[in-house]
Amino acid sequence: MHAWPASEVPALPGKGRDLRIHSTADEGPVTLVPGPVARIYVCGITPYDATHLGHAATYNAFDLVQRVWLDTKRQVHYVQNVTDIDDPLLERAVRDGEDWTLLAERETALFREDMTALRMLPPQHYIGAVESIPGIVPLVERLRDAGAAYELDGDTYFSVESDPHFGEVSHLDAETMRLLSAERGGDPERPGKKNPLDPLLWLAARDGEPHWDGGSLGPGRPGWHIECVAIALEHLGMGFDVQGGGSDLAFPHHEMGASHAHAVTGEHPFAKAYVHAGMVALDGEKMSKSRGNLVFVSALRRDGVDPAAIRLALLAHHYRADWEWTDEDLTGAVARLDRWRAAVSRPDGPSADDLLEEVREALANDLDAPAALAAVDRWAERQQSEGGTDEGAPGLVSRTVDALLGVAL
Ligand code: 5CA
Ligand code: ZN
Repeated sequence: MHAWPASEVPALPGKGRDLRIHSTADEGPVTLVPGPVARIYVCGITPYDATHLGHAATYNAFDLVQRVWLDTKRQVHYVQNVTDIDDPLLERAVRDGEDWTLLAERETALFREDMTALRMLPPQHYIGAVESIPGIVPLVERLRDAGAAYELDGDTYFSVESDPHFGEVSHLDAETMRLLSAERGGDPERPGKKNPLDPLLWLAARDGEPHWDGGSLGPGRPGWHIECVAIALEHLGMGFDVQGGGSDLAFPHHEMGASHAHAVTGEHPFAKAYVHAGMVALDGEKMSKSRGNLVFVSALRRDGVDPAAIRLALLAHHYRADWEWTDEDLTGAVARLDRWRAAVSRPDGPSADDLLEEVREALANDLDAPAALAAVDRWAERQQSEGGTDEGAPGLVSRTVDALLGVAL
C-alpha cells in the first residue's frame, strides 16, 4: 500500500540526546541506543471508521519517537500495518450493507489525509493484512511444524505454552489475561483449546466470508497478531527498537505477537521496547469505534479547525496518561497556537538556544511533550513581555517546534 506524503523535518543545530522511554515489558524506562538506522513498528488502524482523537494521540506519540531519533542524526525505518481484514471490519460492512474492501479503502484513504494534515511522518512500509497473507501462511506452517501451533476443527491456534517468555510483555495475572482476551478479540471459552488464551493464527474459511489460499492450512484468513509479526519480521527483523501502540494493545496483541516471533525464530526479544500510549476518553469512557463515542480528526478539520491546533491539543497531554477530551483542549490549543505564531512572526526576539535544549531534554525524557510546550510558552511570554535582539531566534523557534513537535508555525 502507499503511505502518505512526508512533511519536511527542518535541520536543527547540534544534536539531540538518546531517548529514555517507558517500556511495558521492563515496567520502567529504558534508554534506547539504536544503530545508525532506528527501527520502529507501530500498529496501524483497523479501517472500519474514521480516525478519532484517540488514534491521533497514539500516532502522535510514535511520531515524537521518530523526531527524537532523527534529531540524533539517525535514520528511521518505520513500518505500520493496516488491519484490512478482521472481524470488526466485516461486521461493520455487513451492518451497513457495504462491500468490506470499499469500506477499508475509504477509511484508509481518510486516515492518510488525517495523518498528512497532522504532519505525522509516514512509514516507509505501509502494509495491509491482505497483501501480507502470502508471508503469513508460511510463518503459521513453520509454527505448526515446530509444535508451537495446533489444529482445532480446521482452525489453527498458537500454543502460548510454546514460548518460555510468554507473559513478559504485559506482566498480567492469569485471570486478567483471560478477561482481556475475551474483550479483545480472543475466544477463551472455545472448547478444545490447549490453553484458553491460545490465539488464532489461521481461521478456516467460513460460509459467506472472504478467504484466501492457505497452502497446507487450507483456505481461510489470518489471525490478528500473526499479521503484525509477519510484517515486522519481513521489514524490520528481530530485535527492532520499538513496538508501539495504545495501551489496549499490550495484551493480548503485543504479548501474543512477541510469543509468535520468539517461537518462529528461536530468538528473543522481538522488540527492545514495548511502548504504549494512554487511552483518550470522551464522556467518561474510552473513545472507541465499537462504543461510538468519537471525535473524528476529519470532522474537526471540516469544521475549519487548524490541524496544528489539533496536534497541539494532543501534545498537551503526556503520551502515557489516560485523559478525557473536552472542548477546552481545543480552545486552549488554538490560543497557544495564536500566541506562538505571533511570537515567531517578529523579526527578532530573545535567544532560543536554551529553548532548543529544553525541548530536546523534555522529549528525550519519556517524551515529555507537556514540558516541551511549557518551554516554548516561556519563550513566547518573554518575547511578548521583553522582546529581544536575536535575529535568528524566531526562525530557530519555528524550526524547533516543527522538527521536534511536528507543528508548523
Ligand atoms: N489494527 C489494530 C492494531 S494491529 C488496531 O488496534 N486498530 S485500531 O484502529 O483499533 O487502533 C489503532 C491504534 O489506535 C492502536 O494503537 C490503538 O491502541 C489506538 N487507540 C484506539 N483507541 C484509542 C483511544 N481511545 N485512545 C488512544 N489510542 C487509541
Ligand atoms: Zn498490530
